[in-house]
Amino acid sequence: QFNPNYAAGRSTIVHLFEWKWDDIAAECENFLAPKGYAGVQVSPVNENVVVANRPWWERYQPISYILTTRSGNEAQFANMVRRCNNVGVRIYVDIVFNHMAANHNSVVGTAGSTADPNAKSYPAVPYSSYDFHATCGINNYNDANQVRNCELVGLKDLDQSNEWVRDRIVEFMNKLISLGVAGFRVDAAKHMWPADLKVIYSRLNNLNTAHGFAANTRPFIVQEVIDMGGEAISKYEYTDLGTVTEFRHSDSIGKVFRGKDQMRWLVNWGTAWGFMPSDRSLVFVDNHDNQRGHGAGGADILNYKTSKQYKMANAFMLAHPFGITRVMSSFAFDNTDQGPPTTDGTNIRSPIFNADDSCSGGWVCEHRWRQIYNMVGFRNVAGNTAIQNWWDNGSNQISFCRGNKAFIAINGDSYDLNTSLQTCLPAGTYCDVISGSKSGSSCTGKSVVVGSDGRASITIRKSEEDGVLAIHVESKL
Ligand code: QV4
Ligand code: CA
Repeated sequence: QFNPNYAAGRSTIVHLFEWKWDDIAAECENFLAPKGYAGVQVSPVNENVVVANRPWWERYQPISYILTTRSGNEAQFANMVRRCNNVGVRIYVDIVFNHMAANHNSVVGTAGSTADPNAKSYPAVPYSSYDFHATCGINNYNDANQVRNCELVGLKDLDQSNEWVRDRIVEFMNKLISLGVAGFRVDAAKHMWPADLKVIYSRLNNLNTAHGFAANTRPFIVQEVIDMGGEAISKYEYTDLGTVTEFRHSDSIGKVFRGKDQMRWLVNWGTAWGFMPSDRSLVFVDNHDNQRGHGAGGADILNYKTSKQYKMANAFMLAHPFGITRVMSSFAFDNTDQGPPTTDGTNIRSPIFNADDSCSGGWVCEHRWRQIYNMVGFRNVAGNTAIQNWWDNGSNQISFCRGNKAFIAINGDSYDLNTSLQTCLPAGTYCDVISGSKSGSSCTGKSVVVGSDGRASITIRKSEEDGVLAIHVESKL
């Protein structure tokens, strides 16, 4: 439950938020596998309520466990999982079982099922009022009973201690396991009792060996628990059950790369910053909520709109050994409710891929930005090596090595970085994978000459597009 079950030599999950299954299948084959991504977090897979103007958040309001959404149907989902596993890219499902849909003027689901949320009736599961907690709202996060037994924004609150409810959830998750998924992101885990989650997880089947998983492999679990401190419920109540989203990582990295905290303090990045242990922490710069001001976060969270700092923060996260890393891949938005790009107001539009790998058609595709995917490659090359030869200038210029495999330098100061630094790499000429890529025996970006003592003259001008330079043994020319 703690192991993401990656293929060898891979790291990093990308959240392809609101993508369609057919598009993800192609992306696994055409881009994610070649670039070394380990897995995809997909949007909720089961039937959700249809909300007027199709906000993205309608997918967090289940109507049934039928596998039909705007991303595709069951056959398309199964085909995607098969094709992604075939190229060594794992699928993790964002799974919503704390609650069912809230009441709306018209209640019909994406598979055509109807429900009556006021009566707590969802016949396509079926759930009836016996399966839910009594009606009450969450307004006090200092009251653990209320957070777990009352309704989050009016979403009808399932009772996970009820055997019927447990059976429906386990049946749903085991179906997805049989289709070849590698694990789950458990939505709103903070709003469920750890003891109930423990029972549910214990009833999950091992992963499907027909999809290439070893016998007796447990599904990976990442639980969404937002704990910034100061509430009744602690993230540590969940770390024995699986991994947990580390929202303090998102908040702290935003502050540092916005210049509210000096980069030299990153020297002890990890549990000293109040994070959970590395192997329990799912880390990210932003997620689908806090990039648009939902959930916890606030003004310090970085997203694609502040691209220079955003790329720098992602580069640091991916270069640093701490945590299980997740990259966000967004659609462009102007308001916080806006759903994904569509062709006709209803059907999701496929991303358009440009010659330089970037996306258009309303899709941002941060995972296709060279500075991000090349750092996924860097992380794979660095493997389990440790940080060594940390250097900083006493403010916002830093560098470090990952064993003798990789080296990164970051300039967050408002003046040039131009100095000789220890790269820990064998002598030779290396291609900076931030300003360009290695292409045959040449480099489309800056080159770095490492001497026989491992030192190199490193320059990152304040005027450069990116405040990062990164080289590794596989970028040697
Ligand atoms: C409205 C009123 C309520 C009223 C209700 C009555 O605001 O006061 O009680 O109607 O019916 C949407 C709307 C919200 C609306 C609600 C019910 O924004 O205004 O309530 O639907 O129709 C996402 C969005 C929410 C969205 C929800 C359901 O962020 O805005 O609510 O989906 O569609 C906490 C939790 C954490 C949570 C985070 C956002 O601890 O678990 O808030 N994060 C996860 C997901 C997130 C998702 C949910 C949980 C719910 O990451 O995306 O919320 O599944 O921090
Ligand atoms: Ca609950």
